[in-house]
Amino acid sequence: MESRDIILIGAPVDSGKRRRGCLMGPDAYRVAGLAEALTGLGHRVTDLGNVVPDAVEIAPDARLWALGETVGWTSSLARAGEQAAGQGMPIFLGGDHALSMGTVSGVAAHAAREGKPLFLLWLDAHSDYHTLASTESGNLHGTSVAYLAGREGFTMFPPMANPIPSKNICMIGLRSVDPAEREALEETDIHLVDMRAIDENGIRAPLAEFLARVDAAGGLLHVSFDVDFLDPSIAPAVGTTSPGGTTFREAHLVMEMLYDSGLVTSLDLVELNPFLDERGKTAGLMVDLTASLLGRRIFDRPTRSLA
Ligand code: B3U
Ligand code: MN
Ligand code: MN
Repeated sequence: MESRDIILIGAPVDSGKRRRGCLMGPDAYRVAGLAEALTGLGHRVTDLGNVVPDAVEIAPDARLWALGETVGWTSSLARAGEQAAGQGMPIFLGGDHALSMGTVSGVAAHAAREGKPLFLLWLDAHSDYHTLASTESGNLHGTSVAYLAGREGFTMFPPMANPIPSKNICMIGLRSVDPAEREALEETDIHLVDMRAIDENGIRAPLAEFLARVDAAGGLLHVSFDVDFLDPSIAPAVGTTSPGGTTFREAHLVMEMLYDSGLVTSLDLVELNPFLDERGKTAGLMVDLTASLLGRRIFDRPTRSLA
């Protein structure tokens, strides 16, 4: 098995929504043994500790929750992400999903420097495709993909220098999409895999199809894993639970396929709220899923069919 240089970066972002607790996420992953699990698989793991947000002077906006703080996180995480992507495989320990505006823009800057296209796999119940104008909640964790895809109106944010082409984005696990997001998404060629598609055809085929495209393009692949991709019965530690999520087995299959592809170059683990967990159940599952993404498997040989 290929051994990788893995860089853990804590991103205790808690500004992307009103309900607090995600700031404890990075330490929950540490306590749940993420570094030890990856070291046990033969990887070299460095934990850089936690990033802090840049101080920015932005007037509060009554419609947008904690705007200045999220802008400050976006710029500091973009720097951290770009630097780490040049040194190994960064795993960003969230933190809520607003953190991806920073991490993915940093990784995108790295990809641009390497002259490679960046692809984005968004594993989430939500599409996070609101603009600052369309969000009804004012929670900026619901706007990350819109920013990364270069949608207009993010004027107070650092300009998205390397927007991700919509054909390079795939969302899997969708089951909570607001009307304004849906209307906008239907105009794009973002690859949308909702729970109905998974129920009807399985989760394997759409992921395999996307990975084949990443491979054919010689692209880098960033995976952004929102805890609410999982069904809340197995992953209760999340503020915005949405019933009908992916199963334990579907999630591990996704991770194993990602490992087999050899394409993943960076990863976000987001929306874990340890305050809502049950004896570390969700943090532990996220560690196990990350281990599957990095090579943990049942047998060290492909399963043979009897047919
Ligand atoms: N679309 C809703 C709900 C939401 C988005 N992301 C999460 N929740 N986690 C919103 O507030 O934008
Ligand atoms: Mn999300
Ligand atoms: Mn979500």
